[in-house]
Amino acid sequence: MQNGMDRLREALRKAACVSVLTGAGISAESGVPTFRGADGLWENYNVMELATPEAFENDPELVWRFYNWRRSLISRLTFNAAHKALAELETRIPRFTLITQNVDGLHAKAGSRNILEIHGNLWKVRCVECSMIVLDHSPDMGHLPRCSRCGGFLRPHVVWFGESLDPDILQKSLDASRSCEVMITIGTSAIVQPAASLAMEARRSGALTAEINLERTGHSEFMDLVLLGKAGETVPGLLEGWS
Ligand code: BJW
Ligand code: ZN
Repeated sequence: MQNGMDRLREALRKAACVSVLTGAGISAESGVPTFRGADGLWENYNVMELATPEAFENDPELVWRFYNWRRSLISRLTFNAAHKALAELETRIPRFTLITQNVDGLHAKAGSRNILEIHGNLWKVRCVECSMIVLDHSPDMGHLPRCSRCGGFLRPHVVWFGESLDPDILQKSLDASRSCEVMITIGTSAIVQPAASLAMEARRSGALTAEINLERTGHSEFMDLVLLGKAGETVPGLLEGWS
């Protein structure tokens, strides 16, 4: 009788089209705090309350302080074995899409190429007036950064609660979920929509679905395979014995 890891390895080896959805848990072993874990607090603020347009409207300096703290922290961190293994998996599968909820940029740093960043990117900022998007890797953007073109306020180019996802990126994510033969979710609590529904879309379209997480989530009962363990140990295991 095959265990979950063996079944997933075999399915991956046969598949021509694979999609993966990652969440904060894949970067946890790099040192990036997750959102809903014990580390989901910053200076006693619930980070979920800072990731909203209302928080930015009420106190943009506070929100920028939070994002500058994260930029500074993440600029000192790097990818881990799970990010690296996904970049390697991509080279072995004809059609591979990596959908990530993470804004840290660590998948690209690890060498992944076909990435859909559905919640944006921490290293991009956007003008609230003229919408110009700029890539800026400064660990600290200052207390209230302004647009170089129109002088408007800049904000992080990320998706906050109540905001719509980029329709093009969302459509590509839905297409990748509906067309794949295997869909793996890694390190996500599967609470935040619409990301959480992507694995269900894949399942409805006939894909084998697998979840890799430290613990069971609200989605575990709907997944074909549930592999419990650290992403940094479990994801590299998918490549074992694959010459
Ligand atoms: C490990 C590990 C290790 C740890 N190895 N595993 C339908 C019903 C109800 C509400 C809604 C709905 N549709 C939309 C909504 C509203 C809302 C929503 O979903 N709310 C829920 C809370 C219910 N969604 C939205 O507002 C979205 N917009 C939208 O849908 O627009 C249309 C619309 C609006 C309003 C109403 C209706 C429709 C936008 C969502 C944007 C989310 N933004 C954030 C912040 C991004 C910017 C930033 O980073 O600063 O995205 S919130 C935060 O949550 C972040 C994450 O990407 C996201 C998901 O979190 P994730 O990645 O799952 O992390 P955690 O911490 O929750 O879980 C970590 C997991 O890892 C855990 O399971 C651990 O066990 C595991 N783990 N270490 C393996 N080593
Ligand atoms: Zn501007």
